[in-house]
Amino acid sequence: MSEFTVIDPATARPITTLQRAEVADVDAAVARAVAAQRGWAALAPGARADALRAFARVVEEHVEELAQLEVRNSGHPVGSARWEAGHVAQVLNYYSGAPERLMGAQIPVPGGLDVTFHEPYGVVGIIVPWNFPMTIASWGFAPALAAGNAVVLKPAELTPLTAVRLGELALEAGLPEGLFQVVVGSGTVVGQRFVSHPDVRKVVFTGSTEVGVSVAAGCAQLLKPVTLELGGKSANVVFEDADLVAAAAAVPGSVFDNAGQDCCARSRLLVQRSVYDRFLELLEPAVRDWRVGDPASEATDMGPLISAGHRDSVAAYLDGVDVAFRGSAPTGDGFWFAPAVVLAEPGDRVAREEIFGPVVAVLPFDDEADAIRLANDTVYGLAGSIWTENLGRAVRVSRAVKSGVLSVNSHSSVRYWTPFGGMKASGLGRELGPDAAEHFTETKNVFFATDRA
Ligand code: TXE
Repeated sequence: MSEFTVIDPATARPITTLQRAEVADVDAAVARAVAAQRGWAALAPGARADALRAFARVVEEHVEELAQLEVRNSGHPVGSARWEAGHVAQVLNYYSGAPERLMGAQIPVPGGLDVTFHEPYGVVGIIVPWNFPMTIASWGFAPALAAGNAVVLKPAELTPLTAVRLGELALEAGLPEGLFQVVVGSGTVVGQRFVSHPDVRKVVFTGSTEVGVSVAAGCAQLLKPVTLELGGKSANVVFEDADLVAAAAAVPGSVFDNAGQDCCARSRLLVQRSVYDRFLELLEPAVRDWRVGDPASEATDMGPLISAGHRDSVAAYLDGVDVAFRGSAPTGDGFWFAPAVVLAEPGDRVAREEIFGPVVAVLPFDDEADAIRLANDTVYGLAGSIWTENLGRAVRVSRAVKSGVLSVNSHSSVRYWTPFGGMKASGLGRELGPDAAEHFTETKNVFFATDRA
């Protein structure tokens, strides 16, 4: 096992060191998961529901601890981190309703009775990125467990601490040993072993499109289903008939939240040409008022970027571009980066690539058709917003934009009640919403003959 150091991105100081698991450790974890899953799936649905409710309660009791851990490990502002930890408990509570509601169908057939069952896959492998370590983990493990699976989960090396703690809390809540295991290690070793291990029967991956494609290719070798939540370059479309004041006030939250390290970040701002100048005038004070600073402070809107390397990659996007204005950021040892508003052309790198930092590219458009064309002028299709007071236009544009998660007059994307996921290069499959537990099952059809001679 090799050791690695976990860093506080707000101070660049080490927090702790952890051991990286190797292939043999993953194999041992999967063997434990296989054994635990048998007993879990054999429990009465109500007993699985109770166990998940108990897990949710223990997470609720530890919201503050988990939030403080995320502040240190990820630099998330404490208000956001509290929301994230609370969200994990809510997701667990929501899917604790699933074991007793995983209903199959009774299908009318001649000569007998036909029934479908939702059978768990067995062991599910979940690979999590560093941008929302707790919430993204829970979108996988809560419905997977509810459907009767065991879970092995690999957090990102940069941000493993809350996932490790959630694994401990699952045991404290009484979940069986081996049912939910957090395996810390590198993507190419631990993540890759989830892909190649024959007893991991489904993989959920959230991360870059490039790695997601290779994970899907590896899963295809074993005919393993895979859910992919990948990159984004989402458009925030502001029409001339919008409430411009509200739309401008919402922009910083839509793209600078979590320092832009958000797959749903509205990193392309498309503004109708007739209101373009006015909109930029409204936007400037909103960006200046966006408070970047100590994530432990309640008053902070945005913390640092996750690492020095990532800050370099984000900064490189500003080379040679037309920066309209920037917000502020602290100086000091953390990985700080002041938000930037860039005036761009559709072909510019800043308007095409996922920067994953607090940088928004502003582009003008002429009319509704032009807005739809520009919004769809990307390989990605995850999220997006449409600002208009015209109901017909809101319906037309939201149907025409090829994205999985859109909001009208809002920039919210994540509600655990509703499906979440991307089109095109943004992913495959959906998480959350009422059907997520079913996505962790295979349908079995059983025919009972009744008309025997
Ligand atoms: O992602 P990776 P990184 C984008 C974003 C970011 C860039 C790179 O633009 O700047 O990707 O981030 C594990 N087999 N997004 O390097 O490498 C890895 O250990 C199996 C957008 O962090 O895709 C981690 O746990 N697993 C995205 C997870 O995959 C592998 C969120 C993601 O890592 C693996 C994150 C392999 N071969 C990054 N290689 C979003 N839009 O939400 C790595 N991993």
